[in-house]
Amino acid sequence: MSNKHFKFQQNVQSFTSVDLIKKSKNLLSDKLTRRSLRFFSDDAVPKEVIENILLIASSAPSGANKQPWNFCAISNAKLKAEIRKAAEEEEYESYHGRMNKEWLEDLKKFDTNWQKPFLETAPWIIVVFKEIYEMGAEGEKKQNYYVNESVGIACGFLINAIHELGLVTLTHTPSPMNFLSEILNRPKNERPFLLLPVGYPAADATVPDIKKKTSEEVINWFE
Ligand code: IYR
Repeated sequence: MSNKHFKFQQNVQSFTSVDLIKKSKNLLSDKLTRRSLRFFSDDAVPKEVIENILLIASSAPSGANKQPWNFCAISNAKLKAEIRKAAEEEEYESYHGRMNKEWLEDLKKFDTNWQKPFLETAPWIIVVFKEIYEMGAEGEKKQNYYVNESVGIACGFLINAIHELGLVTLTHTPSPMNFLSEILNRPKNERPFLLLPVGYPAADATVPDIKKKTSEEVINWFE
């Protein structure tokens, strides 16, 4: 071995096939209860919880382990209001001309519009930034690899952690999102990737009646 390695020790026990089938079924049932929420309670979520879920996201695999991401966690009411205002201005344009007919048709069942009150109601907004390159100590550019794939995986970890805790989120992508770099004063190697309000669901929250694709639709077996 050319470099230092150490013995892998996974922090979970191995299960028999029977146990694995049962466990995976239960896991699937639970994951199928996860929904994107647009109605949040304003109940507080401790900062330490947000820190832990962001470290879970940051534990994701990434190209050359560069971890090409940075997170902004916002609970400040003034900043949330500023982000809402800027997001709604962009979304207004999107819903009034930028999105084509097919897109608007596809969104009908979600009952969405340009208004985004959840950006103020949710106790936290997480903005995920991708680092298109790494900034060296002297400001020099260093390469990152598979940035979109890596940051997408980290967001998956984040969304799953939120669900595991009984909290909810929405993968929100106001478009364009450049305003987030300005409001949050991010360096030039970062680009906004995803915005996620995080909190508890509102007591009267509703979700659209949508289904996930079946096994036959998404899996091809080659045995
Ligand atoms: N960004 C807009 C529109 C929108 C786009 C898609 I694709 C969605 O799945 C949902 C909404 C909005 O957030 O309303």
